[in-house]
Amino acid sequence: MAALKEARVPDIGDYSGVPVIELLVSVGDSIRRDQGLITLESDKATMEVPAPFDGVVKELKVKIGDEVAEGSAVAMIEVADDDAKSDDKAKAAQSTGKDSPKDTSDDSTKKSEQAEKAESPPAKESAKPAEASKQAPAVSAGPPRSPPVSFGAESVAPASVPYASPAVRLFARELGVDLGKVSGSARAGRITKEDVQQFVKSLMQGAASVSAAGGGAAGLSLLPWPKIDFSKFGEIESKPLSRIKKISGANLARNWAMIPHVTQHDEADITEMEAFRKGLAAESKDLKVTPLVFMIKAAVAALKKFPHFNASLDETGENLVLKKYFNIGIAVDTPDGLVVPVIRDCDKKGLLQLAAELGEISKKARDKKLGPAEMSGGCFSISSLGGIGGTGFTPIVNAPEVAILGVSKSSMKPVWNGQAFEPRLMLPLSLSYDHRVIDGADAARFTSFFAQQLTDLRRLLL
Ligand code: CAO
Repeated sequence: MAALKEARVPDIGDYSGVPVIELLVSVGDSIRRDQGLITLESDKATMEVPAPFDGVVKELKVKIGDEVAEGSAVAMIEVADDDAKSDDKAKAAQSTGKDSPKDTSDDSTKKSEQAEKAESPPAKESAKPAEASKQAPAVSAGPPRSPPVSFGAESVAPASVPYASPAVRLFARELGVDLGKVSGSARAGRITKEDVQQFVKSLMQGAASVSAAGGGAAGLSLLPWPKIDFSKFGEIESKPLSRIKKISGANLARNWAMIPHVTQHDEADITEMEAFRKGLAAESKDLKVTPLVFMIKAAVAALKKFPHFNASLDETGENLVLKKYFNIGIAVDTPDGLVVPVIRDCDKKGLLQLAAELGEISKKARDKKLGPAEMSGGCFSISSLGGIGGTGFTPIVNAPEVAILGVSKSSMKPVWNGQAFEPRLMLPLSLSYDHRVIDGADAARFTSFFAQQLTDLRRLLL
């Protein structure tokens, strides 16, 4: 016997009125649990709503442009009766975004497996049902988490995805306008048709009206991008940039153009820290303890000592918003591009907990499972290329933060101790900062203080 069941929007955090931008299935499609049904687009990211059970789509309850919230009906799905019964718990977990509320079993393992199932990412639109279930990656260890909606890493970015209706998107596309550069004037920063028109008008007047934490128009008047037929010079292949590269590229370009960047370079002697870390790493076999967790702790100490580094300019550019919490963004390299998940309340966590969370968010980033909440609320970012190489680089400030620390590969160097050269393990640091907020002398003090924390770990206890 088949039964008709409703698929609803699960817990999507504090979002409501989220527009549907894509329908991923049609009436009559056979679908598998976790396959994406529709795509929503919040001001932070796009997200797919996964099917809570296997079945056949009988009715779609939404269309492109509809706005939905947690609990909104998405589709009616015909499921085989057996499946319907066994899927009840998973559906409950998915539709509330919490642990299955009516789970009669006391077995917590079962509960977490169930919640994990509800968290499995949806298959790609093009994937066949059988492939879809194969593609679901293993869920990382740890407690079940909300929300259960999966987010494609290719669809998320350090800052925001432009928030506009499909009609406005179409309008912008027709005019060749990059919505990432347009400021939205409607509620919650939504971009209207008039905003696009105004943007084009100001461009035509030679002053792009790009909003900035400096409060004013950028007035950038740049040469057009060179248009070259490269095929004249040899064989070529053209590939579209991934969605994440397009989104993060727009943000990076804005931040680079709008923020007066300076990069302060320094070195930290981490000889003792590394000896301690290696011991700790050997003791914690299941946990990868890398130098980065020590840097997170040192960053917290430095942010406490220099509060204007833990700050953002407000949208007028006239006030500095000082933050009393310590959330650190970590740049993670994924096959589709760079994402910056945030580890919250780092001041309240020890090295091992930070190591566990770092491992978890890095995996989620690479598995395309980060939610927008996990990428917001950052105070200061660390971009570590230390595992790869290099002696220094210029990271771009992740607006509206005011500073970012770039870390390169440590190396053994001869250091003069006053009497002789000593081999010391030196870690290169590159702090880029917003010069509107931070002066060079403060940046030098911040970086030097940061380095001291790593050199003498006892300071982190102070
Ligand atoms: N110097 C020397 N070795 C280092 C190091 C450093 N500064 N930092 C890390 N390492 C070592 C680690 O100890 C580890 O060695 P073992 O495997 O022997 O333990 C190895 O390098 C690999 O580390 P990792 O990169 O896997 O882990 P991490 O915690 O250092 O970094 C993460 C995690 C997610 C930040 C990293 O994997 C990543 O994605 N980095 C790229 C970030 C990026 O692209 N930034 C550029 C953005 S442009 O602004």
